[in-house]
Parts: sequence; structure tokens; C-alpha cells
Amino acid sequence: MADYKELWKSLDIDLEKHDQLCAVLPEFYGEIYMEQKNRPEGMNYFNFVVSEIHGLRIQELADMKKEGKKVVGTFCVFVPDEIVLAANAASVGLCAGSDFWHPDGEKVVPRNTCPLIKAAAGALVGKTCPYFSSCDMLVGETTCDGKMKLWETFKQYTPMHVIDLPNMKRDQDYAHFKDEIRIFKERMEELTGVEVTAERISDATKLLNRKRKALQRLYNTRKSDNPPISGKDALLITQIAFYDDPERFVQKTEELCDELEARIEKGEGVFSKDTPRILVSGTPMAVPNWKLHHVIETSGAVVVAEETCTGVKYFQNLVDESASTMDEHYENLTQRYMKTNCACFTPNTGRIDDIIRLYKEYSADGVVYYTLPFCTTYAAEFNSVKEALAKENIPVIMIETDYGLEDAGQIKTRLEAFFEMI
Ligand code: BJ8
Repeated sequence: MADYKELWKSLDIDLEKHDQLCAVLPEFYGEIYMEQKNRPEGMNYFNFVVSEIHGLRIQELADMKKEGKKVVGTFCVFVPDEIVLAANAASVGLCAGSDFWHPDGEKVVPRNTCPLIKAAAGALVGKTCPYFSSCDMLVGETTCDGKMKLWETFKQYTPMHVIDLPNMKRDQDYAHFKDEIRIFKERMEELTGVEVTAERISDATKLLNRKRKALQRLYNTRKSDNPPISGKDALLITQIAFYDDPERFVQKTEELCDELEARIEKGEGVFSKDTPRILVSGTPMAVPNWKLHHVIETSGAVVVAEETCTGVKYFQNLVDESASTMDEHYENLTQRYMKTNCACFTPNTGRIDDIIRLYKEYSADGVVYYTLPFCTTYAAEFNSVKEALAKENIPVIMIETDYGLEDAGQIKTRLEAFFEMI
């Protein structure tokens, strides 16, 4: 990686601590990713993105800022990126997936908090994540209790906007979310000085739909009876989608898909054909949380899809592109975003339907239900999911685990027994 010290210094990064983070990532990535056999050539781009994770993209964001553009950080797939892009700003997903950030996080949030929240808190207050430091504004949402309280802490450090996401899906909740999108548009205009017109939202919608379609195409290749890409690699690509330049991301993902489709034609896969196929369902996995996929794929199974926000929830629904007025745009965005079946909603039976549908679409053999500790909503939904899956004769196992690797051996033993059984 080139020398980015001056750039990091300009972002007020704690260089000493940040060096410790940069020192462990290459080895960690090498062990998890580079030792996989038969990887597609097209993964080289994504390897490069990881090798430059705090370098090139941060430089690009800094260059954009010099030209007067703003950078906005988000934590949830309910934040409409169409509005961010239409305001000529860049959007970066900031959920954090390493326990490196936990000691700093625990200085400002309770120890018994979801690892994702604790890591995000630590990344901001410890000044060890240049993405946080590049942001002109952070956008939170009222999804779970831990996040809602986090925004109050973040407000002490940085400009924030919080979108009030309803927890139900009645007509009045749709109307409320629609209004929240309008308010967010006004806040983005205030931040950027750019008028968000209907035409600008149309352009942003088309670009983001292209990104979603590229990811859909990628995931479709995993439906093959001999998947041409590992679950770990597919997860990495979705994680990168949250912060890479959207145009370049679409181009590189499409190139990879060409290669994967050619592999399918030739019958080339990453694992043997009889490898048990797993649908992972549950809480999102932020970079560099590759733990569960790594354990699954080194224990005799392959992950074929994720019913998570770092999986199909991110891209399975497109936004209707037919709008020409602001009101139509707000309506189409509302309809699309409210389709997301997050456990923060009550009731949330649509998620069960999604899990069963995806299990069938991807010809899975079993479901691994993943929750981060202290994520009450996802943990609580396990009972109803388990009951519904039992009626369909779908095997499921719940794995609750944080970012630490101490329990990896124990998880492996449980998963191996599960894969034997399915
Ligand atoms: S739409 S899943 S991205 S809220 S932070 S809920 S893990 S305790 S992230 Fe999420 Fe939006 Fe829903 Fe998706 Fe649990 Fe942790 Fe809360 Fe979390």
C-alpha cells in the first residue's frame, strides 16, 4: 500500500493505534481469503480493494471533498442512498466488524452492547477509522435500542441526522416513513447546497438499481448446483458494495459475473457437488467479520446465500424507476425500503417467508441462524423462525457469537455435527 500517513494525519487519525489495526489485517485476510482454492480471477479487484481499505478509497473521498462534495456515513439499509447521491454526496456504510474497536467503544457505550454497535462507537471515538473521519455527517435510524442510544453519543462528536423508522408496517407507518424521506432530502440539501430534483433522484435510482442488479446476478450464480464462487467471497463483495465507488463496483462485479457464468457453463465450482448448501440468516456482517462464513466453509459446507443486510436484503428489491415528480419518488422509495423485513419490526412474518423462499431458491440443505450477542430482536425471532422451518422440514441451527475467535473451535464442532445430519 502506498504511504497514506499524511492523508490520515489530515483526518486526525490516531496514527499509532491505527498502525496496530493495519498490521493485523493483511495476515487475517491472507489466512481467511487467500488460502481458498480455485478462486475466480475476478476476485483480484476485491483483494485489491481490501489491500487498500484505508488508502485509495479514502484518498478518493478526500479528493471529492476538495471539489466541494460531501461524504455521508450510514449504518442501516433503510437509509435511502438515492437521496444521498442525488444531493451529489458520497455514501459509505460504516457498520464495523472487528473487536479491535471494542476497548474504545466500551468507553462510551455499555459493555453489554451488540458488538456491531460497540465497534462502530470505538471506531469513531478512538479515531482509528478514516471512513468515520471522512464523513461530513452521519445518518442514524431508530431501529434497535442500542443504535438509538448510540446516536445520542455520536451527536457529541459529529453532525448527525436520525431517520425515524417506524416499527410497524401499517398505512400510517408508510406515510410516516415517506415524510422522513422528505425531511432527509431537506437535510441533505442543507448539507450539500445541492437542490435534490426529481431528475437527480431518477439518475441516482438508475445507478443504484444497476448496483442491485449486478449483485442479483452475482447471487444467481450461487444457485448453481456447483457454486462458482465461495460464500466468503460473495460476502466480501456485498460488504465492499457499501463503500466502493458505485460505477466502478458495478463494472467489476459484472466482469466477475461473466467469469462465474462461464465457469457454470464448464461445470467448474469451488467445492465438490455434494457439499451441503447453507443459507445464513440473521444479523449483518460488517467488514472484517468473516468469522461464521469461514468456519462454515472450513467445516465441510458452502454458504449459498445470506438472508441478512450484508446479503439479499441489501439488493433484492429494486426501486420503481417510473417516477417523475418528487412525490412519486418519495412514494416509490417508501414502497421499496419498507419491503425490508428487519427484526426491528413487529410483526415481522415477512422475514419467515423470505427465509423459506430463499432456502428453496438456492436449493439449500440447512439454515444457520446467526445472531450477535445482545441483539434482542434477531435472537427473539429465532423461536418463530424455528417453528415455521420445522413445519417445512427445514433444518436450522442457531449460532450466537461475537467477533472474537475464542469460540471458533466450539462453533466448528457444532456445525460439523449439523452438516452430518442434513
Ligand atoms: S435493516 S438488521 S442494517 S437495523 S445494531 S439490530 S445487530 S443489536 S444492524 Fe440492521 Fe438496519 Fe435492521 Fe438491517 Fe441487532 Fe446490533 Fe441492533 Fe443490528
